[in-house]
Amino acid sequence: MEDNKYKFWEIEPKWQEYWNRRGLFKMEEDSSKEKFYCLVMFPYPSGTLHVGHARNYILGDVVVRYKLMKGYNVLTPMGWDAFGLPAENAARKEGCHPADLTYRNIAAMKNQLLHWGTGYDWDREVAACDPEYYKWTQWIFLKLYERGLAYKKKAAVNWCPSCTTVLANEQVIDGLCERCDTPVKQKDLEQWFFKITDYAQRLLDDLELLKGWPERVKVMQRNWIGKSEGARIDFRLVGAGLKPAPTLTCFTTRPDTLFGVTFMVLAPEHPIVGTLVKDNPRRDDILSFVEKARNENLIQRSAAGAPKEGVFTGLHVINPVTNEEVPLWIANYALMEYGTGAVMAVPAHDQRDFEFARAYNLPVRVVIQPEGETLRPETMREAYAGDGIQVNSGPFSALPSREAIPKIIEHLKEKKLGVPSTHYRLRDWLISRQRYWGAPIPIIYCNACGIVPVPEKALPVLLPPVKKLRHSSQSPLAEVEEFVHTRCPRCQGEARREVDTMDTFVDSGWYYLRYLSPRDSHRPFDSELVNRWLPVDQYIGGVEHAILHLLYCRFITKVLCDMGYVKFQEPIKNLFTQGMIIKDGAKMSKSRGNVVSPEDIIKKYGADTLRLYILFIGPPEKDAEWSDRAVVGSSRFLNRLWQKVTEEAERLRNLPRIKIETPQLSEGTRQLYRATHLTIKKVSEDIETSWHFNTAIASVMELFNQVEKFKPTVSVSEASLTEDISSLQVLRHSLESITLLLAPFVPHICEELWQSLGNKPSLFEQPRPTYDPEAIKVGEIELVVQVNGRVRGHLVVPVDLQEEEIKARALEDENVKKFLDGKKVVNIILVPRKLVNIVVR
Ligand code: ANZ
Ligand code: ZN
Repeated sequence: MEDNKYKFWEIEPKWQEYWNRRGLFKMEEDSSKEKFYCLVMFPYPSGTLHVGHARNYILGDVVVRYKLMKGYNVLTPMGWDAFGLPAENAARKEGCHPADLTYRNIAAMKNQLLHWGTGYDWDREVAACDPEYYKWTQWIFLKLYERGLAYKKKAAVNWCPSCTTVLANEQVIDGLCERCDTPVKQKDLEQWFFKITDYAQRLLDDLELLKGWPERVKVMQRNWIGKSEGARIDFRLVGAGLKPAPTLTCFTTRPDTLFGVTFMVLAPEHPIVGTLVKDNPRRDDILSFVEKARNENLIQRSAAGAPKEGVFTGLHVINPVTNEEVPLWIANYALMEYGTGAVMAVPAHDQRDFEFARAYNLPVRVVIQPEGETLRPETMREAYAGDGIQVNSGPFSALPSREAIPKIIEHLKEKKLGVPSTHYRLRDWLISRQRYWGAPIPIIYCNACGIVPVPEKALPVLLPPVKKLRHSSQSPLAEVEEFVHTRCPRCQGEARREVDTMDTFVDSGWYYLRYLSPRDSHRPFDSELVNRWLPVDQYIGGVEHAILHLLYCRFITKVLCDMGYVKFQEPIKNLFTQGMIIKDGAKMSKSRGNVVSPEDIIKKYGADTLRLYILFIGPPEKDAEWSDRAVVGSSRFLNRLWQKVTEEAERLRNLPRIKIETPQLSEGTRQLYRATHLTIKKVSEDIETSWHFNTAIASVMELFNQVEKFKPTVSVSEASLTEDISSLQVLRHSLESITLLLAPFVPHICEELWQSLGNKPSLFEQPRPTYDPEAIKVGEIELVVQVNGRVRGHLVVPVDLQEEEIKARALEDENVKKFLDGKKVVNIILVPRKLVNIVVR
């Protein structure tokens, strides 16, 4: 007997090698086909990928293979987000160069991807740390600089004294460094920024264009951009003895509460604080408070529940509508980063102001009464932030608060005390990093010429080799003399290079453009190709990149579009964010020790089992819990499929390939044929409409159960019993359909089975099966409808319609209804396939 074992360890490498030789995933321009650009977020080369990452790449691979079968010209590139802090820290620890470590990791991870059977056009591979790549990241910087969109300013940054680096806000968790748990300090540094705020409104408006993005991602971006409409209102400062009396401008979204202002607060960083403390008897108190507050983390300081602290300046400001003097305070919850850094405080209607007022015994004045209720300051336990009717608001009293807003703004405008104003939460993008392992910022400082950009033809500014990365408070590049000292490109005089490198989000902000011409040494990307292949048809990645990475990609694309380099406003047409795979209820991480290695699964069961399980684990957009036991189920299914096909292959392989004539099929065979086409329909719908690969797989499994039970029709011919050819044909058709349907999910085993059924590889060059609408049509029958035994109508229904539904339709029939009028239905009797008798009284 033939050895019938499912030898995944032999067939998987064989097919991987075959696809590679055949160039299945190489994109060659083919204008006769529709293009499909499938992009997976390029990974950071951490060293190993776990099954959570695998989900991302396997999902992408399913889409790629599916689209190949649908006849698209598919682009499926892969690369490495290869700069970044972890490699630098690890290199520091191990005493090696981050490049060595990074390329070692890349090799290991590439090997992993190959063994998962995920298909990429490796000729297009890019690595962000390759000088041929970062040369163009530097070019992007120069273009932004040219447009006035890259600028330098002093800024307070989150500083981790242990990692000696600036941290992004997201890297600060509860005031501690995300990586090492050291308390984070604030520090002022000269930094480079990209002016993404110039694009705030467009980034917001164009979210409307992104029909193929998950709603929740768009909501996150909208909130991050955080548009607020309101007014800037001027308050005159008194008591400081300054002539002319300065005005303090505050930004408010609630001009309707202006009559309720009982004090004003300034951010500790507000520039006027320096003036206010001159000759001020409270000077020492003020300065010590300011010092303390400035070292608190901004995020914590402004968090909703954070304790409200402040100090009185001894000075007052004048409310422009009431002319009343109210005290001026400095408070920790006022941020210089937002609005103007000055806040008109309305404790009755703003919770933070309320808490502050209660903490320092400041008055509370109600100016908006909710409908059907009367608030009194003495008994209020929290601010009332809702709409209502204006009270104590001069000429605006008795107006609904919503209507009062534009009226008060109009009034202020007339009196020149305020203007309508819009603010965004979005801040400019801080791109300077005091790190080694990144793209050097291509800027030179000359004593004579000032800031001079490195000329384009002098790119790349290469990272100099370093022997040992030491811990220091400044950028590692500052210590490399040969790097720092240079000549000014303008006057040839002595000059110094910028020593900071760029945020790695700049690298990943444009990589999808590079894939079209990855080896071009003359330009970052080929506009013509890019205009043909973008926007990306499908982008797949983790929801953790929903805000920053995707916002930066959108921003860079818009800038390039404005400069005429690309013709599209948005780089990504459809976005899919996959859920996490968790283990023992938690996210997989080395430190938790709950990492499942894809390689262990592959060794034991094969890559197809890994893929099948990951796809079967649940809807891909949802988080899912990993179960070692359930993996066995996937393996078992593939083994069954293997057994069945290989057992049948011999007799099915050589059957003639003639059209299956459905009317001539016996009942059982017709049922299998029908089930096959229903499955084809269901799988296509699951994939196309919802990406619910799990339910698609489940329905193929169901079909396979039927196939296993199927007994080909036996007919008696002259001398012997023979199996009916058409029933064997249907069996082959079902098995072939199963392999075609499962192919994008479990490609290796399907190629093998496809071949053993007598077909030529590759099955990814086969069209996807389409369903035969005739085959899934169900027959219809006519029923007689009687009312109290007399024929009153006829009903045409599908044969398999449920009893309840038949009865309902009988009652709804126009002819029948007349006879039911005013009567009570006491019983309905159904004689299957014949009649419905309605008994009325
Ligand atoms: C008075 C007021 C009354 C406010 C009221 C709110 C409710 P959003 O909506 O998030 O944009 N604000 C303004 N600048 C600030 C700063 N630099 N630091 C801290 N808070 C600041 O928030 C706008 C509101 O946040 C503004 O409207 C202001 O408080 C406060 F019943 O002004 B409001
Ligand atoms: Zn110069």
